Amino acid sequence: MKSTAERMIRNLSGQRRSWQGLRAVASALLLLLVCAGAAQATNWNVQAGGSRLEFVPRELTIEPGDTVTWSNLGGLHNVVADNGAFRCANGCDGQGGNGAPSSQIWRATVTFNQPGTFGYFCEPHGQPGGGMYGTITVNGGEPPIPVTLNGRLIGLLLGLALITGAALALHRSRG
Ligand SMILES: [Cu+2]
Repeated sequence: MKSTAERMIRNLSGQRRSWQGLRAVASALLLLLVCAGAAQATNWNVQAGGSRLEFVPRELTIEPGDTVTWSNLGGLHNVVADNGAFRCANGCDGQGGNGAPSSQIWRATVTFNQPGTFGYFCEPHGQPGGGMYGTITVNGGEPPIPVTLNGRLIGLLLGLALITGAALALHRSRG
């Protein structure tokens, strides 16, 4: 009788220990998930003009959702997308601003959500791919964050189910 009771207590405490372990693993995974979801968009700076008729850096690689801010360091410049998606200087056309070339010390910010390579140029000093021009490459391949989170969540739940199943099976085979 005593040994049976001891075994039961030992089993119970073992089970509790394994559940505590599982809970710790689950908490750690959830924390990772939350951190991954909190990834911040980055703002990138590109200088326009100044001492040279150039955009610096000319080529820039960013992530979807990042923003690019062009700053005029001096001279008559603007920023126009090859595909017509934006035309900016003192703000952007169609967004309450004026994209006409300006020698003011302007700043203009554009958000890039779609993967791909986007060329742009300054109207007075460049054309697509020539003169005062540049490219923004937006990395692709990664689905939007909500889909990523859902995918991770499903993977996490499947993983937890597998771990739980294995732990239970192990526990049962021991008992
Ligand atoms: Cu220019």
